[in-house]
Amino acid sequence: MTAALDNLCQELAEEFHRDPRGKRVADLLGRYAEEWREWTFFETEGYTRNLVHRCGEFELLLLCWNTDQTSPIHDHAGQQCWMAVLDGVVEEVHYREKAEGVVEGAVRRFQKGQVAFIQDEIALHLVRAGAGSRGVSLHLYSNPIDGCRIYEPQTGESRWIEVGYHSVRGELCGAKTAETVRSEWA
Ligand code: CSS
Ligand code: FE2
Repeated sequence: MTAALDNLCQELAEEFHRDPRGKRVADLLGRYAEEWREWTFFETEGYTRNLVHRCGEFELLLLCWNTDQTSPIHDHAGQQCWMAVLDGVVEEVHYREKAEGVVEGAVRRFQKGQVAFIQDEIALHLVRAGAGSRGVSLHLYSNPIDGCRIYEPQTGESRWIEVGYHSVRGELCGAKTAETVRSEWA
């Protein structure tokens, strides 16, 4: 069942070896459309982060957004982040850090097959399910991230959080942290 996912990971690994900036990544993620449903888990408490693959250069995750679920405003720990929508609608809201706090910028909607890209030089952002929709998105971080900074919308105050995985390769694992998985896979 994992053939398509494993092929994708292989192609991504080759791409990052060729070019660490990953120029063809959006193209590879956008064409990917199979075999991911068995590894999705929707929860009521919040969106879930489901690990597909992690290696030195990148990690690949399926994120499942139930209706009305949203991430905090966050950065990407200095890494590149591609987000391909596999199902439903997913929205992104950009924010800029200013003296008075975080200021909202562009709002974008992404549908199935569309790929977004962000890194800290572009903006902070939050990601949420599109109005009235659930969503599934495939996220690629290069390099992998074990945490990020999250920001209070009112004050702009920020703090570092560890991010965890809800499942690893289709197996539920609770909120296993990225750091635990990294050491297990080392
Ligand atoms: N960065 C968030 C998702 S929005 S790109 C996360 O990894 O949970
Ligand atoms: Fe993000």
